[in-house]
Amino acid sequence: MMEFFPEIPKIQFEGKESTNPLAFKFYDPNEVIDGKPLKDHLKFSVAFWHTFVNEGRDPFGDPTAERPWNRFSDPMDKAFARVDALFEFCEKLNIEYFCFHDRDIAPEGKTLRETNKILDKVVERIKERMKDSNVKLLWGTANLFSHPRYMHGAATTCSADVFAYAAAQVKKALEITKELGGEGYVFWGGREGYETLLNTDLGLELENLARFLRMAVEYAKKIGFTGQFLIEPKPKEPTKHQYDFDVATAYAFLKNHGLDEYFKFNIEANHATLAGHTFQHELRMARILGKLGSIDANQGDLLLGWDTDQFPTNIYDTTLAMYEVIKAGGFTKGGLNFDAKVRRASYKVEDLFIGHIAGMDTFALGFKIAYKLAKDGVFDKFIEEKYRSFKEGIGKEIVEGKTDFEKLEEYIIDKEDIELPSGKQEYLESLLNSYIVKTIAELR
Ligand code: XLS
Ligand code: CA
Ligand code: CA
Repeated sequence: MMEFFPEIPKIQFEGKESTNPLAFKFYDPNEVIDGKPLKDHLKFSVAFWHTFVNEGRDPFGDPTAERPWNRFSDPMDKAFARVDALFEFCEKLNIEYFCFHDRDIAPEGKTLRETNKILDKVVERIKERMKDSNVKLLWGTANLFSHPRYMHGAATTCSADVFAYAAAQVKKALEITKELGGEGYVFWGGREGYETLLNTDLGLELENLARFLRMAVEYAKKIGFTGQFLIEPKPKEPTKHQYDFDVATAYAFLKNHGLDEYFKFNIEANHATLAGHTFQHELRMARILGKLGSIDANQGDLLLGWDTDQFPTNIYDTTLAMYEVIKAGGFTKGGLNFDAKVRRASYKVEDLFIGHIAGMDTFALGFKIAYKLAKDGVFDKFIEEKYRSFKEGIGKEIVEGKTDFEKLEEYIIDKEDIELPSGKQEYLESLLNSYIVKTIAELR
């Protein structure tokens, strides 16, 4: 079998003093924390599309990336080479999961029947490679946004034929995700939204989206797919407005259509910031709803208004993200998928490794800091004290539903002073900084 990365050694943990760009500084996959190796807390995954398909094209320029698998001109040879490259890449980095869209892994034929046959051949190759490897499928998905047929949407299109095409495509994607043992299946509605309301039947589009998701739930039951269904919110791009705007919007939609019990969320950092939220906000919202499923690990650039999908290197953000994951009880059928691409000018194969190492180290460090914060109950203690008034007296009655407007008026009407606690934001922020510094100082 062809080797795609002969110059890259197996990436080792060398510790915080290491200056080797091809080594982990903070991430030791086998380090046991809370009875579990770090690799099982973090469940890193490679995104097939960014790492093996994307070639560094942007709206202004041609591909820049050096990718040895693209030397093959035959589309099938290229597809198989990408699969082989994925397995070699994951093994060298000690990454146990990957994610893909149907159209990332195999070229399209003239009809859907032909496309499905081609897809089956590549799925066979993946299954073959899985046999003697630890690499597993985190989640699969269908690309319902690249082909021109999806210009008006997929489940929310104006064309019943396109709706049928999308349904058949998801049906097949569910089958192959099941066949490959995928832990989850993602719905990201890249074209499920609108450009202008002047030409949009908003009511019908939303109803059709619900019909589509229900059919997916029913088909998954029928074939015995037990993976977790995940909605990935994003407010805009490529459409001006996307229906799964953020966690709160998507949750209300699911509730409204009686679909909430079947779905959790796949939260992407860059999508959170595009929605005007922090990554932490989206994760917290999903957590309190009991719906934190998986994460697309990346970061955006706050000065740019689009989805830059950069490798996550911001310790503060990964700390707050892992804090939410820990408080949610950790990942079950989910993980940290690097939906991230190296910059167009980082065009060497080596940069793919460096990007993933940077992301893995940053999340490992974030996890360690967050673990201490959670264990010491730093924020919990503060929050509990801040809301103490709801634990006794009138507050307790409010919480237990034992009071009403009249009783509350009677209680408060002659009271002269109300005593309030301080929010102490600055104190908590500097405490967080101390935990970051303390954790780093204790690292090997
Ligand atoms: C695009 C999305 C997409 C989903 C999967 O912005 O992040 O890649 O994760 O379809
Ligand atoms: Ca994503
Ligand atoms: Ca993205």
